Amino acid sequence: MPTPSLKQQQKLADLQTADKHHFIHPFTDSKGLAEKGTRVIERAEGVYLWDVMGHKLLDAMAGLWCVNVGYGRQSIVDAVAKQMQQLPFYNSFFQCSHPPAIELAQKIASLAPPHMNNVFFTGSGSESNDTNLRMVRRYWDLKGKPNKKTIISRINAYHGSTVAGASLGGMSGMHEQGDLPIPGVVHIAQPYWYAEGKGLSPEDFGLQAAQALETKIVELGEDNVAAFIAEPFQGAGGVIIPPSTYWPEIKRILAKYDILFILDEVISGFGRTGKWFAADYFDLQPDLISIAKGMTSGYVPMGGVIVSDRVADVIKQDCGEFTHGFTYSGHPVAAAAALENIRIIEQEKLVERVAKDTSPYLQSALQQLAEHPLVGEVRGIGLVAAIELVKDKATHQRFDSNLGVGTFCRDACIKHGLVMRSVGDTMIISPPLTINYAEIDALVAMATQALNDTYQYVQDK
Ligand code: PXG
Repeated sequence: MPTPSLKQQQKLADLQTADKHHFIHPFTDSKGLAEKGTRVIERAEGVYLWDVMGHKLLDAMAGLWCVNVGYGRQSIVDAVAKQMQQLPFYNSFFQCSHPPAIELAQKIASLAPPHMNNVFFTGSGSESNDTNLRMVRRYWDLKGKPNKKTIISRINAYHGSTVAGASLGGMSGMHEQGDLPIPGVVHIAQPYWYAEGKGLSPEDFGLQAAQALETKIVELGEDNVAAFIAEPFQGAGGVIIPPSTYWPEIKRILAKYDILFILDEVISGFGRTGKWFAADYFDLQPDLISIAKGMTSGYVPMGGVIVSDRVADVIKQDCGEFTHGFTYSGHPVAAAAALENIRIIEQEKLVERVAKDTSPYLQSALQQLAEHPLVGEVRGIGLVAAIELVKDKATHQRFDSNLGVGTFCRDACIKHGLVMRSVGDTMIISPPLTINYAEIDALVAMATQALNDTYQYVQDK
């Protein structure tokens, strides 16, 4: 790492002081951060970030699961600038529309599963899931079944941080703050075989986890259940990929009962699994798909809900006014960014490249880490993966959480020039879809160094 100049050090100190006094960060212990000082990222190019001290970091989290096309895309900058000059804002309420949002809705419909041909635009993934909650309840009202209100979700799911998003999510730490979940949202077990499989084969455990849905539907009564919401693989929960038996069994249950299926593809959408949508990867036919993040590669905020014909027909034909929307629904500048982002993904064949080339390369390179004495399991699909750090490989026993093994490993990664996130003692990555072989090799080499450092750390404990 280059030695920072005095000027750089002063700049960081000034920024850290201002940050400490004026900036409340999301999902952050402000007191702890103020003591430590925030890391200030200043610029980025490709898969790399630079902080104000000039340190270069390989961003294996694509920002926050979103910079699918990588940093520094001049053509997105140009598309956004052009749109800002022509029409920086107009709403899509009151019988109005504008070309970028129309074109984007049509484009997304062409990429989505064939039975999904409409988009409701939002500003984020959280707003998408708020929209889902309101849309499924309105759908059942219009179908003459107003009691179908409850939404079934899963423990340790992440669906956002608004009141509805955090309620639909299954994070206990979030529920504790703000009296959540709101009424009408319930949670069933997650399909986390590595942590909760307890002697069952992955296949048997997957079936058991899926059957919790049927048990809950029967308990609540089919006539009271509006929808089931799930991520195709849990992202923020720790890259939890359900066993192969899980989704087919969920599909059987959803087909048996008349319940809508919301698939939250905020992380998995736009190429992450080597398909445009994970619905195609897992052969799922949802009624609603939440999108955000990779939709614009995070260059500007945007989200949406892709709506199936079944639901769209009712909302568009029978609803009268659907009393829901956001000032920035379909924002023209965000739509222009999304269109250019999608054009890049298509032109560079990034989805195909992930499926056929970089996913196999990354996943097999990561499997080498499974041999490491600290690593209990390496799992992944497409360009997303998790590495479980354990005390005992045979029993999957974890370290004492007070040791902060995952946090230590994350900090060691940074020291070696790599951004890898920790969820407890599960290390996770989700790099830009543009990552190449040499960058994957560098990622795995830095991760190995960080694992070695972490192994040293736990030896003394
Ligand atoms: N659904 C899923 C599946 C997500 O991962 C959201 C909804 C909410 O999106 P917005 O745009 O409202 O943030 C997300 C967001 C983490 C982390 O720690 C993950 C997310 C957000 C913040 C932190 O991994 N995912």
